[in-house]
Amino acid sequence: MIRNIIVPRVVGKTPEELQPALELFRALGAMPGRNCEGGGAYGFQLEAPRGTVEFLATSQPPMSDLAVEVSDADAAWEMARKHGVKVVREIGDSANGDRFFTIEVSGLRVTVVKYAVKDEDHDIAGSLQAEGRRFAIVVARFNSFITERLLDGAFLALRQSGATKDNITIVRVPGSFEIPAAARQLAESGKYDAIVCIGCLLRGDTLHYDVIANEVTRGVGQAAQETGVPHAFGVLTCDTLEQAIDRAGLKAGNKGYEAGLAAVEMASLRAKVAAETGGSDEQVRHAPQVP
Ligand code: DLZ
Repeated sequence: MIRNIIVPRVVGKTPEELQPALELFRALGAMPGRNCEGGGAYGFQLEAPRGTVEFLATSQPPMSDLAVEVSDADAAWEMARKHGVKVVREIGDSANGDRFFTIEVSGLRVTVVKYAVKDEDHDIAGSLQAEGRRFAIVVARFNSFITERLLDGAFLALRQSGATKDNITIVRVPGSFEIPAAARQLAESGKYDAIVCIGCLLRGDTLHYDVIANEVTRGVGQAAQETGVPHAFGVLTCDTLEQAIDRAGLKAGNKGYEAGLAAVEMASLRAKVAAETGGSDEQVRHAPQVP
């Protein structure tokens, strides 16, 4: 049965020639996947939350080699321009309201589109824009072999979304059990737009595993609800070390990266909901202290 559909595209003869395309796609939020090498060819896979294969019946040649659906075409346009790519078609709206542009990068013609979906017109959704926002990452030292990889993933997600290094504070705690207390203190400071929690609990090695896992989950959830500051949950609860390794950057992606993106989206959503419901930016930036 199909697990994944991979569409190879030749975009250069050397790895260096691929760099512009790789950098742009990473900036747009694609996640690095497997790298492979063989027979004089180098492959760098990029993963996205969804992939769609579209079979076309038409006598026209396709508009581009690749179409990328994004949540915000204007933000993607700004990002593409910052990367100095060749513009084939400037951003604009199609007859049916799709917002799109076409560029050429590493010889690859790419159309970036935000589909007009009627039902979504009134949705409020966060975006993956972290410019000007401040984040704290609380990371447990226990099982640091895993948590350091998750931390790298979370940090990458925040940076790729536009957060500056100065706006990312990393706080280390001994183990996952200590995460909720530190996360809550950071949230209550009012200095952060979102907190990313990183830890790794292994059933095989941990006495009272279920009790600790429940306590950490409950504590982080409670800190989020009682302070109003989004907390992203990047605490792995695994039966084995192999499972944890898979979730920290190999087969099953990097859960720290996913938590980083969730933090960015929730910080943005919180600001949007506040704006929609009449809350001021000041209230968003400086969460009220919880007594
Ligand atoms: C003590 C302990 C054990 C046995 N296992 C883990 C684990 O798998 N993952 C983790 O993050 N922390 C573990 N800890 C440490 C506790 O979380 C906590 O730091 C100590 O009990 C001190 O309060």
